[in-house]
Amino acid sequence: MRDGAVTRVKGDPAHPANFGDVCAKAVHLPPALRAPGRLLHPMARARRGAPLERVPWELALRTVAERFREILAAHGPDAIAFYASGQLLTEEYYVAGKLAKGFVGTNNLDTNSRLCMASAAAGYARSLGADGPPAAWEDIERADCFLLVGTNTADCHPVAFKRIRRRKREAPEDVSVIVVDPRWTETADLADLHLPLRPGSDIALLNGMLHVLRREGLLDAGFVAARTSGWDALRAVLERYPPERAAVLTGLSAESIVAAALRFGRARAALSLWSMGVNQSHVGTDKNAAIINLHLATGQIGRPGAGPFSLTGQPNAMGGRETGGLAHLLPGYRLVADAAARAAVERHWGLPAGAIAATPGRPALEIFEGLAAGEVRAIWILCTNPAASLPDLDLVEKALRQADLVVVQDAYDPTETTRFADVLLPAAQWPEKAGVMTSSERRLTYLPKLVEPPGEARPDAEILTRFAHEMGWKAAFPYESPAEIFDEFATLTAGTVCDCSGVSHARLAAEGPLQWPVPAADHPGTARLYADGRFPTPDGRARFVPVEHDEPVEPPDAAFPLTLTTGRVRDHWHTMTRTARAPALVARTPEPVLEVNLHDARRAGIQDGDFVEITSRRGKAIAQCRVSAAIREGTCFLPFHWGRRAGFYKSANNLTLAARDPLSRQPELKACAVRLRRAAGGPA
Ligand SMILES: Nc1nc2c(c(=O)[nH]1)N[C@H]1C(S)=C(S)[C@@H](COP(=O)(O)OP(=O)(O)OC[C@H]3O[C@@H](n4cnc5c(=O)[nH]c(N)nc54)[C@H](O)[C@@H]3O)O[C@H]1N2
Ligand SMILES: Nc1nc2c(c(=O)[nH]1)N[C@H]1C(S)=C(S)[C@@H](COP(=O)(O)OP(=O)(O)OC[C@H]3O[C@@H](n4cnc5c(=O)[nH]c(N)nc54)[C@H](O)[C@@H]3O)O[C@H]1N2
Ligand SMILES: [Mo]
Repeated sequence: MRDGAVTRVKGDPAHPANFGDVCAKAVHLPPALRAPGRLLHPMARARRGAPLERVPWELALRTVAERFREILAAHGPDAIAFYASGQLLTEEYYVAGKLAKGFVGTNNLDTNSRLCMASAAAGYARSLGADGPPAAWEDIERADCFLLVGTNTADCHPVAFKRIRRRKREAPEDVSVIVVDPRWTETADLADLHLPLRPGSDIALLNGMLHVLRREGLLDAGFVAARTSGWDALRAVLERYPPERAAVLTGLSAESIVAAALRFGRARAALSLWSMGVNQSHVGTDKNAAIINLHLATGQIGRPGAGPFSLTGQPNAMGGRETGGLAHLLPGYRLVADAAARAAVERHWGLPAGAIAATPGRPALEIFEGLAAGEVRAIWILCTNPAASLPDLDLVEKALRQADLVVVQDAYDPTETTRFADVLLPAAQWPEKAGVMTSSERRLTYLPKLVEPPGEARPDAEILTRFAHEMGWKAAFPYESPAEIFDEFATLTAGTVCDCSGVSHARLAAEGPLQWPVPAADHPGTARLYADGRFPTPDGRARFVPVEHDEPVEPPDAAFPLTLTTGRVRDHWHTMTRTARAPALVARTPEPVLEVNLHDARRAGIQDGDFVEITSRRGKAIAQCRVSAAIREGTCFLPFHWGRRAGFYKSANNLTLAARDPLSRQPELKACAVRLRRAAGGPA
């Protein structure tokens, strides 16, 4: 810190999740905090087509309130939607949810977490009875088998990856690492066994592994009998997945599937870590079930070193789940569809019975489809950049152009999304505000405010609170500080699976981070869930879910012969509103690069370094290519960080499709069909 500005970022050696280790993006963040492009004042336009002009806060909020009242009167509450983010603080999430679901009267509040962990949340709930990753980071030091599925941990969870690498290096003979990814990544470098499967075929692999474990007598029959239900139905499905058939479906060898099964089955403690290669699929929830099945059948859950452990991507995606930040949820892992849950929340918010609508709201993509169809009239977007990060960007842009009212609350301008705003609200970002975030292992951390926000930027919770006052709901939003908001939220979680009622800002600040459940002020927190073998289902047993392989929604064909998968690179964060302003990161990774297999490149007449035109049924992108054997034949990879503002054809989401999982409603961002050709006019 110098002159009220952040000059250097370093980790907190006392933090139990990272022991002071931080990733490169955080280290290089300071220049982005004060960079040109920070949104410093509210802006509004008189009408569509007119330029955005600076307005005072009061006028900006009053304008939105007036438009809201008109739309409510003319079209009802479900014509309004909120689209928020796993990067908000817990307090901000909570206020947004209360405002939308309790007071505006619509459950149309969803978040970018729908693109991210929706399948994991749905998967845990279906198999274990409730959402919530059961394991802890300290399990890394206790595990002797790591099954890493669809996660490029080295680039995307570098601190966790270093812990895994240390564990592997300390006991190379005893610890095995299996990496399941169509690409050879930095993560795969650590693997004893890298399984470059066909995109989307994880269920065939996992079912095949479980088939082998059963054949080899490596199941935990006692655990299955005492703690689970549904084994017989799953066993019948597993009959159809001998390794020879799983090999055909996955494009792997039968031997490698057997080898993976034996490594997992012979481990004393097996930890599975997974992320977007699993969740971003039209069978994402089923893939989650297949991983959890493996752990239940072998009793690898609820004890040190063992468990299914989904990696959450965004810093507070977990807090979003806890506060009810998806269209079907209410705070405390409650469901909108559950009448008793609605009643409990209505009482807490001082609302009459029946105030919260009984039907779940629209998930992320359905909000934008609703806007495009004229069924949704207004959208308030906060802390996310959908005009770059959603699939099928033409649809998203159409939706935003068509809307009667677009409110965007961001820390920067321009972004792909602020371009469409009628009202633009300047948000404070980390480290300009205080609040709580929860990490993958259910650990709540208090983030203190370190510096003043620039210009007129304000914390998101304060903006939402002031708007609630403008709408006449001051009595229900009396907050003077984020600590008060947190207390109201924490009390509401009492007795639920994610009980945080023993947590407060003061306690976190004094004692340090805590893992929920923390049901009392003197409760020490909970390292892992289900240590007693009891699950939050009606009969207390975890459920085996029989799941089947299914091909991607858009398989390759003669016209579009390759499968495109999309994802991340080490040096950029999402849509680059911050990392593009960090010169060191841009210097290391200035442009998107398409990864292509050498056989596919030869067939398409492409050479390493060529500029390549990538075409799908929805659009086109252009990128320089890297030709290698590090990606499976038939598959290519393009990072999605570059939005249309960086150059229209740099955007991977010109290509991706809006197909989604029927249960989690998470889009299939990891597979669509494309063709390649050398771009005309590019440097030869
Ligand atoms: N550097 C960096 N780190 C980040 C982020 C960032 O933007 N940049 N974002 C954060 C967020 S929000 C998230 S969600 C996480 C995401 O973290 P990850 O999920 O690790 O990142 P991705 O690159 O999206 O996808 C991971 C891998 O899935 C593979 N994959 C694709 N299709 C399949 C498939 O069908 N099966 C399997 N098994 N694998 C497949 C891809 O080849 C890719 O290597 O990262 C977090 N960390
Ligand atoms: N093709 C493809 N698309 C993907 C993915 C993929 O793997 N492939 N991954 C998906 C996943 S997992 C994710 S999580 C999404 C991420 O997608 P987005 O959420 O759209 O990406 P971000 O760039 O993180 O957007 C965050 C926005 O909030 C702003 N911001 C930062 N801090 C604050 C704050 O404190 N308050 C407010 N109000 N604003 C703030 C930033 O400037 C930025 O505009 O992308 C998804 N899209
Ligand atoms: Mo994410």
